[in-house]
Parts: sequence; structure tokens; C-alpha cells
Amino acid sequence: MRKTQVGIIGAGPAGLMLAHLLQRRGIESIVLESRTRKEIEGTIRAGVLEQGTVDLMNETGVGDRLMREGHFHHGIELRFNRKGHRINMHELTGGKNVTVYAQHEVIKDLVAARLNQGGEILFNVGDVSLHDVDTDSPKIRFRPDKDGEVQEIECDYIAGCDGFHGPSRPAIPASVRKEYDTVLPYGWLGILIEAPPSAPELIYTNHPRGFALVSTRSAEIQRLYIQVDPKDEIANWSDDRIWTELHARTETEDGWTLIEGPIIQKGIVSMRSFVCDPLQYGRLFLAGDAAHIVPPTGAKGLNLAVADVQVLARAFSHVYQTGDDTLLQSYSSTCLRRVWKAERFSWYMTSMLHRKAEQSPFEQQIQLAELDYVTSSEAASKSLAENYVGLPMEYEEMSGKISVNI
Ligand code: FAS
Ligand code: PHB
Repeated sequence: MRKTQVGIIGAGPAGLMLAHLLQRRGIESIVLESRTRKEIEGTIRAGVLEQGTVDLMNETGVGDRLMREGHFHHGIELRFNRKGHRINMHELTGGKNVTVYAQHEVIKDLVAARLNQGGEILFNVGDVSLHDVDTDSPKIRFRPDKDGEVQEIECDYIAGCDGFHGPSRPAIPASVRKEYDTVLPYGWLGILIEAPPSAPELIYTNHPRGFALVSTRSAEIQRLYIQVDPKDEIANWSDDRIWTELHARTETEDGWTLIEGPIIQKGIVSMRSFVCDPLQYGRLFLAGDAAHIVPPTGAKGLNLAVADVQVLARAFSHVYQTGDDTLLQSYSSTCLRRVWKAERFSWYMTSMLHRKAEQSPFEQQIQLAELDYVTSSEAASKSLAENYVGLPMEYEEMSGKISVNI
């Protein structure tokens, strides 16, 4: 039977960043991924990295391409009543930014670093299951290449980084798990187009026809979203119909226009807010989407995953260095403080910008008042800015209860 110190299920941002942070601390891990390398490096998902995520990638030697190819944004625009209002986050947060750099590019950088350093990623595995997670020797069983003979890895610990639909969260007994789950009445229809940017920064719009977001991927590829019914199907959306909605929802009284281009990818994602509590059970630790989901409006999903594994890597490092598992025992409570603040912010941005089908005139006025307030009050815009660029990490040892040198 194979052995490793940390068995990691899932090669998304959580699993790959955890493996990378552990490798730098001399802690051995094996990453098991159900898809192929080509598939995970081609999955179009998140686009915005918080300052802390960018800093971590640079501090740990995987930020070179990000610094060359990323787009550093000092602000965002909130657009309502056909007018744009810029939130200068750089100024409001004492110099922090967000960086637009696609999630699949982060995945490519982390996979390359992992393999170049001789780390192990088992791609295309099948039938992954977790066993004995409440003992000192938890195990992962799986089939290599989807249909090989079942193999087993004995671990000191297991990190469940397998996303919302993976097997790790269900390995925490239902009697132990408390799940907070809200499916939101909004979907996002996202497109990738071949065109130059229409604006220097991201534009979030609140419009009677629904929310729209103008984002970017590069000087040649743009990422655009419109709010749709989450039950709608992409087959109902011709390119013309998508452009009609995008132009209508982003129009301004000074005639700003969205630059069109060939649509090279389109799809609809539904939206939910979800938190599992606790994030740990025995020697199983959940991180990222396996533990929590946020609506994408606040651009938090990927960044929360990275924040979780920063806490987890420090806790693993501390226990291997000292034998003291205090940080491991407080992993869930430490992460959940940040998770709930990100849930709050994502809910706030989503509620402020999306139009419910049966929205009352009063609710519409309250939304517009919130937008007017957050774009005209320094205190309110500072609050939005500090959440958008990413709240500071909070580690258990900051409470002074424990000193850690990792
Ligand atoms: P991930 O889901 O990224 O990774 C989990 C990995 O585990 C996957 O590679 C999966 O193949 C693997 N896995 C699953 N089951 C397995 C099994 N049984 N065995 C082995 N491996 C298994 N966030 C934003 O901030 N902005 C966005 O615009 C945005 N858009 C999104 C669009 C979509 C369609 C989705 C689904 C999510 C989006 N998100 C967005 C959220 C997303 O970026 C996640 O927050 C982020 O990927 C979380 O990273 P992980 O926790 O690593 O989970
Ligand atoms: C994206 O570019 O995919 C993106 C940007 C900002 C968000 C969500 C998604 O809030």
C-alpha cells in the first residue's frame, strides 16, 4: 500500500495551491484528479484574483507569468440609471488592486510548478473514495486511469479539495455536518469573445432588464456576463439575442458602446450560497468549493479556496514541526470567519446588482439607493473596496494564543 503525508483530492485552485505550499515546506502530498490535465487547464471559470492571492503566488515563486500577463485593475465601475460610477479601490485601500488573470491560467502555472518540482498529480482517476477519516490512518481508494485496479493510499491527513460535487464533504457524517444552502433565483450567461476591451476596468451594471458584467481575459479576449433565469438553456440564446441584451444593459446616457466580436464560448451557470460547518472531521479537512460556494458576483470563489489552503498549509507545517495540532484543530473556525464575510459580501453585491423577476418598485428603489450610497459615500465605497480586493488573512495565532514560526 502506498503512503503519503497529505492525500489531496482535487486539482483545482485549492488542491494545487495546497500541494504547492506543502511542497515548499517539505511536506509530501499526492494529488488525485478525476479529469485530465488538458481538461482542468481548459476549464473557463474565475477571472479576478485578490491582492492576497497575487502576493501569495509571487511569494511562492509561481507569479512570473501572472505579473507579465495579468491585468492590474485599480478600480471597478458600478453602472446604474445609465450612468457609470468608479470605485477607486487602489486609493480607498491604501494601494491594493485586483488582478484579472483567468483561473485556468492559475491552474496551468500551479500544475507546471508541481511537476517541475517532482510533485505527483494522478490525473484521470476514477472511483475515488475516502476511508477511516476518523482514525490516525485515513485512506483514499481510487482507480488509476478511471478503470485500473483499485489502489489505496494511506495518509496522515486527507485534504478534500474536490469541489462542490466531490466525495469529500459527504465523508463527514450528516449528523456532524451543518449545511447552510441558498439557491439564488439568478443565473449567469457567460461568453468569451474575440475583441479588444471595451473599458479599462470591470463594469457591473444594475438595469431593469437585469445585471450585466463587462470583464476581460486579455487584450484580445473579453469575458461578458448577463443575468438570466437559472433554468434557461443556452440553446435559447442566439448570438444576436445575447448582444441585444448586453448593449441594452450597458448603455449610458453619454453613448458608451460595447465592442462586439465573435463569440467563441458561451454557457449558463446557476448561483448558490453554501457553507458546510465544520470544514473538518477527524483527519479530513475540506477546502474551497468542497466546503463553500459563493455567487460569483463578488469574485470570491477562487480566492476563498486559496485562503483556506493557506491556513491549512500553516497548520500542517506546524504539526509536523512541533507535534502540536492546535492550529489543525482550529482550522475550521479560523476559515469560517473569513468564509462567512465573503458570503456576506458576495450576497451584498449580488442583491445590489441583480433584478428579481417579481421585484417590487420599493425593492428597486432600495437597490438604487444602495448603489447611490455606495458610490457617493467614502465610508461605504471603502467598505466595498476592502472586501473586493480581499480582507486580510486572520490566523489563529494572531489571537496571541500560540506562537508559530512557519
Ligand atoms: P474546483 O471545483 O475548481 O476544483 C475541484 C477539482 O476536483 C476539479 O478539478 C474536479 O475535477 C476535481 N474532482 C471533483 N470530483 C473529484 C473526484 N471524485 N476525484 C478526484 N477529483 C475530483 N469564482 C470566481 O471567483 N469568479 C467566477 O467568475 C467564477 N465562475 C465560475 C464558473 C463556474 C462554471 C463554476 C463551476 C465556478 C465558478 N467560480 C467562480 C467558482 C470557482 O472559481 C471556484 O470557486 C474555484 O474553482 C474553487 O476552487 P476549488 O475549491 O479548487 O474547486
Ligand atoms: C470574470 O472575469 O470571470 C469575473 C470577474 C468578476 C466577477 C466575476 C467573474 O465578479
